Amino acid sequence: MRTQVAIIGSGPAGLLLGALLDNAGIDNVILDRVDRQYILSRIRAGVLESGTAAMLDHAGAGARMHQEGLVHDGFSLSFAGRRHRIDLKGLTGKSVMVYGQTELTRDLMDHRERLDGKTIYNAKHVTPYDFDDKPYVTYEKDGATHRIACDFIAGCDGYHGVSRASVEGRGLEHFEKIYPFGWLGVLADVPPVDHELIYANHTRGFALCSQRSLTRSRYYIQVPLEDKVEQWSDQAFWDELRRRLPRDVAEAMITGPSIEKSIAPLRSYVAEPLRFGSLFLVGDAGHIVPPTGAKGLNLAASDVHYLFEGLREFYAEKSNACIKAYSGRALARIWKAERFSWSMTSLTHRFPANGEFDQKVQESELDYLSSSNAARTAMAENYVGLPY
Ligand code: FAS
Ligand code: PHB
Repeated sequence: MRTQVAIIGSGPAGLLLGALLDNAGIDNVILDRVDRQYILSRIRAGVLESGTAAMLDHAGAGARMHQEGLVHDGFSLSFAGRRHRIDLKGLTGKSVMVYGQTELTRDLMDHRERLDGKTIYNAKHVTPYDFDDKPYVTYEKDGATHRIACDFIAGCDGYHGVSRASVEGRGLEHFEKIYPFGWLGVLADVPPVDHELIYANHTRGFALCSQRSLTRSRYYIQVPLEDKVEQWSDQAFWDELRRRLPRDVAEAMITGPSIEKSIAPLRSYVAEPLRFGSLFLVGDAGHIVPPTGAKGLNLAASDVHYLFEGLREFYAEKSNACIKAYSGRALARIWKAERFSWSMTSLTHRFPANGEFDQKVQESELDYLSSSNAARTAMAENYVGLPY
């Protein structure tokens, strides 16, 4: 088989890129090592920047997001028993869209199926080759090894994928920070406790009240790295979550059985560069952020924006200027989001190694935010998403 762009990974990055390439008449094949059902079973992001929502519209898969998504004009920070609202709309003129990654992924998969886009699920041992000369990928399925020749390979296969591993030792640099805690997340079919998100800094640890719809909520609490999800009953989770929230919020909270419960570790990670010949690292394959800034999925979208610009220009204008610029342009935005995600995590979490001084600095920053329009504007423009 031959295609123009081989895409490894059928997550948000791969699907978004595939849809934009289809719209531009650029042939592409998506390969994933698991199937549609498995991909949709993973509960992940919840907040879309306006740029990401626009990308979904450009891809032709944004209709359900506009019908079912929730437009949020702000969020709250809760600390020292106080709540402070960050007025995103008032400070930046922009909102965010609360619409689960699962639904965005489903919309893109359905869109691809409607257009008869080619996706090969359960493709085992996908391997990229010869991305400096005549690129191709191989994979195993139904007992046979298959080969796809291509012009470009988009590594959209996430943090644990094969693409970044394939370029180890070719000048790839790693920049990483591991956080000394994780997030225990619960999804439940209960109405959200508030009409907007609440990020809570409490002496017992961080908590986040998020949502998926008016009847489905997503909550998180910071837990020690060594915790196992089996240790946490639903009741224990709800009790601890309530302890970390302002009294009025805790008392208003409606709880119920978890339909998903998991612990995710937190890390900041960037690989540099993101291009090796005709192979590109896109989305989580090239970077990871702690979810505190709601940037992971949104960075995947901006990477796709930059890469698609390059591929479109290559085929339509026979120029490789934007392809050459991909890594530098994507990394410039990635690092700003890494900084913001790190700062939101540092501001809202309890660090075991922190002393009294660190604690006082954290509280003074929260106090500064509550009293400075400039500080709130800086936070708001990063949260809604910096320009592409
Ligand atoms: P993905 O990891 O989504 O997709 C990669 C795809 O590649 C997968 O379908 C995988 O099956 C496939 N693949 C992997 N290796 C392969 C191989 N060798 N061959 C073929 N296919 C292969 N972001 C937020 O903004 N907010 C959040 O709250 C949030 N929570 C998260 C919780 C968890 C547990 C995780 C892991 C991530 C979370 N993220 C969050 C980040 C997440 O949303 C990512 O940013 C987003 O999934 C990135 O999308 P992709 O780059 O497409 O990678
Ligand atoms: C979520 O709804 O899963 C979510 C929202 C905002 C974040 C992280 C996760 O910062």
